Amino acid sequence: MKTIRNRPLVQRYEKNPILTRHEVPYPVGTVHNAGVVKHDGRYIMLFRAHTHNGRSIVGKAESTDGFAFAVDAEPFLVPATGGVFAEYEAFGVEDLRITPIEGEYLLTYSAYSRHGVRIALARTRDFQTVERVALITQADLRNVVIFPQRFGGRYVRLDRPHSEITPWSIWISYSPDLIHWGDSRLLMKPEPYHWDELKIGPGAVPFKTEAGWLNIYHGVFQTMAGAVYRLGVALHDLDDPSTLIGVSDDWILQPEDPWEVGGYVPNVVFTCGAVPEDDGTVKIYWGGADTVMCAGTAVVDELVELCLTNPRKPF
Ligand code: M1P
Repeated sequence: MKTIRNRPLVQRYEKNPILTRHEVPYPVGTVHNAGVVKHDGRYIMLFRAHTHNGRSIVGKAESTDGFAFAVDAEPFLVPATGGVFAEYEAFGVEDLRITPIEGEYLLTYSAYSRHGVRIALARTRDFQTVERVALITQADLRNVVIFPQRFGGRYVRLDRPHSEITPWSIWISYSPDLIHWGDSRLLMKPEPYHWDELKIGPGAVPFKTEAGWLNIYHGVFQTMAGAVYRLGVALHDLDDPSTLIGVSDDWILQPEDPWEVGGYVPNVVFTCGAVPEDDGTVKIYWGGADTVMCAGTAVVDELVELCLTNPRKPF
């Protein structure tokens, strides 16, 4: 049975948007789709920004409370200028996710080039220096989130291959060394005539709860006025993330504020990061209309409950 509450599941921060291009000390047209993590008690945000040639870079911002962010003087990651990465990042770097694991942070981001979009992996320990590791997918595939622990010695990721014969879906893949990935399987598909009918994709890096791993993902519905991006939630087994305990039938967030409904790409809420807190809440970060960054708070148990009490079939 569904719990009736007199407030939204995701409580938007009252001062949204939390970051816009006007707070960035170098010229950009947008600030959106940021990975966020807590490092040494501070919130680190790695956001996507369009430069004025229309291609994307990644900037960095820091905060003590998770809402008021100050942006570094220089971008954090720009397309590589040498080596194999240069060939595949020439059109930009986008939608970075941050996975804390074994004392370091893994960064997965979309690398765009004339060859398509694929995912690159980088790592950092301190967010001061960053080391590119490998290109970990072929084209065309994006939205990769790596779980923050190994399972049976293997790294595990959710990913989203592109297909012309089936709606774009969420898959799971495994790796012994972060470089070579395989054993891929379909996990979740869009549901016909549902809020996620057109396509779905991994969003925030999953985080651990007592009931399972919470996976906040995005789903898209095509309307006569264009696509609408919303956020949904799924719960994966703690020991085996390929087992889905429940996928909520309802979305948890849809574009409503003016900066989500209107902007560079209207009607988009898109997440790349969520930070679970000690008080049982989670801060969820999302790009509004591919233009600004927004934040909100949800009660973790309520997200879990939604997956358990109001599920839909994964596919
Ligand atoms: O414009 C909305 C989003 O479109 C793409 O998302 P997806 O991978 O699901 O198709 C990405 O370009 C994303 O950055 C963007 O926010």
